[in-house]
Amino acid sequence: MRYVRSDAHRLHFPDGELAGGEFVRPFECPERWEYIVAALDEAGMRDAVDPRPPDLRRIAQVHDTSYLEFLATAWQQWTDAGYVHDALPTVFPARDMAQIEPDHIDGKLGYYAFALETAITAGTWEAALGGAALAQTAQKLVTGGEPSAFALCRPPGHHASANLYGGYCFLNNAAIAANGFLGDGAERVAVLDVDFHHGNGTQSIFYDRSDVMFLSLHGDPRHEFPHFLGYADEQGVGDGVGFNHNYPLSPGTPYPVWAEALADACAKIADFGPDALVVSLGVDTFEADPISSFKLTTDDFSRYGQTIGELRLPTVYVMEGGYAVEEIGINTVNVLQGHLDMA
Ligand code: SP5
Ligand code: ZN
Repeated sequence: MRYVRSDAHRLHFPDGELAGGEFVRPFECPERWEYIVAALDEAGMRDAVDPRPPDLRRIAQVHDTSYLEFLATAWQQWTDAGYVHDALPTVFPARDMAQIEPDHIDGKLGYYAFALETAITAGTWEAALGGAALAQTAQKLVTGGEPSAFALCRPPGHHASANLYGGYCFLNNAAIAANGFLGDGAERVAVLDVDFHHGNGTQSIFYDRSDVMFLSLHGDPRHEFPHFLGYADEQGVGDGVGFNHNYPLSPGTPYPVWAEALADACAKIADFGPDALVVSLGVDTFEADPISSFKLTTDDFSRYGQTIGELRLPTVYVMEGGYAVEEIGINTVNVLQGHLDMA
């Protein structure tokens, strides 16, 4: 399996993340990427590909133009306002308030953020755009005939909607890959999200569509981030009814229960008969993940990679979460190798 990577991710690394009422070193850190590259290398997966330049026209089919404009200029506006630390919102357009984009950056940040653990820094836009380019390049490889490819995206993307950032995500790399498949002739695409957290951004981007099926296995939003989406009764709207499937699972879920949900999701994907599959690959389902609560072991990642591989679909894996940094590499590689064992 070829994989697409770039150093641009290093440009995004905030000084801190707001967690439990204090600023801590961000869980979503550059070493995550380093550990994955090292594990790929160790496993003999050395076919690294450089990204093509980002296709902004296609990114604008997934994200609102005003949102992209905001992301591209937020840091400049923030420093123009006289601020010197990382950019964070302090106020949000919550219930019963005006949903109007303000002129001042303090207001714009809250308008476009849904969570405030995620800071914007000088290099955030360039890093996010670099990540989107990886997803686009992986999609092009698979559209061009590669059976599968891995986009080593950082920052991750599945929490970002058409016009909201948060959960460490700015551009929805998986949605951008799925949209790319459609633009290159696919009629139907499935997006399977196995990150510990619900892929709220991806769900919302495709919620009214029948050409993209979205399926997500995740911590029950009653207990886990992002808390405000990911319930089982969210099945789509309009043409999209029946094309959104959520599997909220309890904190502490062990592999057999998780694997049962995955089998159900894979059966739905097979019935849907997509031309391509995008996997939002977060390995924060690992038992030792510092911010998550599922109980998957390193060997379980191989097992479920095989389950996904058995679908025998042209597949793009897009990196999402995973914060047990020392094991993130082996857990990620195990999924990819499990896939290759079966595909
Ligand atoms: C891509 C991705 O995995 N984003 C996750 C963002 C989660 N951010 C907030 C996490 C809050 C976790 N609080 C539980 C701490 C338990 N020690
Ligand atoms: Zn996650």
